[in-house]
Amino acid sequence: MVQVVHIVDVESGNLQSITNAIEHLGYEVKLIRSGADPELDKAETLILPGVGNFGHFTRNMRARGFVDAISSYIASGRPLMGICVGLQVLFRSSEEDPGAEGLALVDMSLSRFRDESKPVPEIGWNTLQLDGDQFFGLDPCGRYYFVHSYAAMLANGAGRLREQGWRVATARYGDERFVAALARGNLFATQFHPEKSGKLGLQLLANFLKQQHPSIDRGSQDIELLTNDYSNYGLTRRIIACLDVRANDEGDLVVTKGDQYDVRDKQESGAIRNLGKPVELAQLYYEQGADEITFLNITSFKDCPLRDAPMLEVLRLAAKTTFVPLTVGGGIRDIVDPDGTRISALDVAGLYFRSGADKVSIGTDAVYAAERYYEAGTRGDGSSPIETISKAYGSQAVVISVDPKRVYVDSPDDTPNKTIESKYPNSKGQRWCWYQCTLKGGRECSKIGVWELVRACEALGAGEILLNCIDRDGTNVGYDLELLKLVKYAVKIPVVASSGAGKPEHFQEAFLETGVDACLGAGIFHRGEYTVREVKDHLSRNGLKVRLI
Ligand code: 1PR
Repeated sequence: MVQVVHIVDVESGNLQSITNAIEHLGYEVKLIRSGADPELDKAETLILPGVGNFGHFTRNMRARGFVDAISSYIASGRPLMGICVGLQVLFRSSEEDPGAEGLALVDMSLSRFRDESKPVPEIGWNTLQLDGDQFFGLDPCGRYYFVHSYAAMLANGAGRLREQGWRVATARYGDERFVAALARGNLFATQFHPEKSGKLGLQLLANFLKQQHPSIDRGSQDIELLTNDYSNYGLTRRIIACLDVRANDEGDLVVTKGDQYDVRDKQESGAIRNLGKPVELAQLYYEQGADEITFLNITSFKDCPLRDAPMLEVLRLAAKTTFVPLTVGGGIRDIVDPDGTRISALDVAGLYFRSGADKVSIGTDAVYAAERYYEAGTRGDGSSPIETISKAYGSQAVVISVDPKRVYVDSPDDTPNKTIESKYPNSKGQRWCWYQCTLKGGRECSKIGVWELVRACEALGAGEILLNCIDRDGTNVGYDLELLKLVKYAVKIPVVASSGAGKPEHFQEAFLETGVDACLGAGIFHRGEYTVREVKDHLSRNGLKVRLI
């Protein structure tokens, strides 16, 4: 059996995650940083992971001498597995960067998902269609985690690829079918991320590393429960567990939870509420079936993140045992260390990616970026963290965490920001309102509203919106559905509902009434009122597809 697995290191955002997954399976991992590295000759199994921009990735591969080296490796007959952009690079080219050349092992080009009728990127858990092609134990009822905007579209099916000898698993996102995985000879590649697809993904990696092709036998009950009904473009309804992390008064890093962002206990000592340890809770929610875990360093505005090693350590440890996407937020901005060294937001994000994060979330700095975007006449200058990080790691890696609060006005003319007419007037009888963006965890207010903010951030390159709501945070009374609808209509990128979930019905109404792409809960899970599994069971009983493990 192969004991050492070699991974091509092109500084891809998912390098740490794939390393963690392979080490978890009991293998030693060695990174290969250039095509000239003699280790490549010794490699018995090679993984080619990639995320982000096709052109950036292929150019990096070329610059490091990987193009010829990988072609020779493949010609030698040894197994290679490409993941995400590591699959895309096997193709000829991509609409994402038409001048960039792929390895052209598959005679096809990639194109962007159409976004008229569905959010793009595709972010979430989809199923596969195998059409009789069984390989590496891919499970047609299983859910695999996809995150991408470009794909090898199959308007006329996979027939041409099959004629060329490829075994193909396809997936459908909305009205478009694309290559989800393919295999031929010693090559195997997946558009989805096995390293982030929970236990099913780990099983797939194990099958590849052992070069096994077990057959999958599902009972009729499973098939009925798990078969994709394509009601949500093919994706399950994502449930995210969120951990607000900060140091308590004793200096220990704890998971806390506020009421409208106030995390101090009101009744007793006034101490920071301590709801548990971040790594342990992340593991617990992973086991309960959370589709993603989000860590927010909620006091990052006063801490310097590069000195804040415990948060990086939390992420490093959590990423070793939780194989679903991890988002980290708080302090993703340009910083100056006490010795005067300036560290760019891109480098801060890089540090988090190398510690196992799959996405970073930007709060305060997103507000500054959006304000500058409007001041410059709806243009970015390329320098904001949203732009620099999405350019290097892909827009799917950049989440915008918004902390809005509702402001009532007499009429829409009283503010330049987008207003809605609410069903719930305030005590003065005012019906019109807008949602003011805040910074530094609600401590400061911006002049722009949430509608303006999310549209600016989307234009600058963000891939997802994490939509909090200060008015509802910790209240247990349900999400602010009016806010969710406003933002969902404002952008094409996926929107995550946050703040106020107190029972499973709240998740259900958010999905059904607003079309949000995911729902996040914090207090409901930390206080043990419901498990993630109970929320999902409720959704499933009510006809919404969820990922069940
Ligand atoms: O501004 O880029 O450094 O990021 C700071 C991050 O920390 C932002 O994402 C901001 O939302 C978050 N944050 C700052 N202060 C607080 C606080 O609570 N005092 N937490 C805070 C935000 C919102 C969610 C919460 C949901 C669900 N918390 O994380 O988990 O509201 O709660 P619920 O389900 O219990 O209602 P930057």
